[in-house]
Amino acid sequence: MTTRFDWPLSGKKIWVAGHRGMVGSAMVRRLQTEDCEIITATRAEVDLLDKAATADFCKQHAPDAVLMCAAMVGGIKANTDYPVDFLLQNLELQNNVLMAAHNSDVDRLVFLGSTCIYPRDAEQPLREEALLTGPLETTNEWYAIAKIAGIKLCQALRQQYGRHYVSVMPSNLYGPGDNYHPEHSHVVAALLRKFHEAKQNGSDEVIIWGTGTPRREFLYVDDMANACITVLRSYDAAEIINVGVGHDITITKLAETIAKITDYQGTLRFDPSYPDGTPRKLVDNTKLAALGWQPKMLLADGLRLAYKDFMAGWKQRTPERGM
Ligand code: GFB
Repeated sequence: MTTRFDWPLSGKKIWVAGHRGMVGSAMVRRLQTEDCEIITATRAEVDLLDKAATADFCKQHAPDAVLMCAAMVGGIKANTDYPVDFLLQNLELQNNVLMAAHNSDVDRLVFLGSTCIYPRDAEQPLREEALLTGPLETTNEWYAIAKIAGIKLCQALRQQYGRHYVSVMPSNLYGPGDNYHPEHSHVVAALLRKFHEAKQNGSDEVIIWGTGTPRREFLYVDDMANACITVLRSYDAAEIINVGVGHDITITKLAETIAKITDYQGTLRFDPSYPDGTPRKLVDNTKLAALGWQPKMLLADGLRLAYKDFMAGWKQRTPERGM
């Protein structure tokens, strides 16, 4: 049963850590509709990898709650190419922000995890209880281990100090503000770019990594922001809570849909020399649904909005920036 809780946002000061990322910026958009004060800091103002600077910032602004959206993220290839960075940077970022919050007496915090924390072969749909019941998917275990450590730190702070810190596990996110790097992005952003470029260059085929058979559950980032606000307002328990849309599709189907949206007429060629990753990671949404949250965005509509975002930033995006 989901534990109900009532934490009104009105008049509260909320720090969105990582507000420049896809999830953080959606969180700011969502909070702007509430009667609360939003606190943000750019990396130039506070580097969250700097423990002392992060602690100072949190003390100085004294937020009532923190939404921990800052993370080093990337798709299947980035996870495999940069295991040290995915493990260490995420551990450092989350340790710095969570401990800064605790040491500044911030009593509410929402930590963002990922469904890759679940065992690769866990029963589907994935229930929260599956955490730490089996081996992880190897393509992203470094990131998953860091996220599991974040979940455990929230639980430890609750157990030792009574902090009301909670952890949410979203399925694969996409939407405006995504990273469109050709190799390091997640699949939606990667395919929007690949199909768009193939159309522009008149290429007669697009390479899709893997076999096309893995299934993924795609969650629009504004639905995720809404879920986090629901959790911040109404959920308070040590147990993690899933966020997903309740159904998944194959990568082949996703690629066909994106080909249509980008109006690409050529062929899809699958390259099985690239990894598939986990075969499926559909989540069980029962706990969050009991709090009244439902996703609003249909995948085809969300993909069209994401394509629009990609097109809007296309000119500024060359030369390539960052990860
Ligand atoms: O989104 P993605 O990179 O990550 O890949 P995961 C999803 C699926 O799409 C995999 C296939 O089966 C990929 O092989 N795919 C096909 C592609 N073409 C492409 C392409 O051009 N680019 C990309 N990126 N994939 C992530 C984790 O796993 O899930 C993260 O790496 C995070 O850590 C996230 O947990 C939610 O879904 O496999």
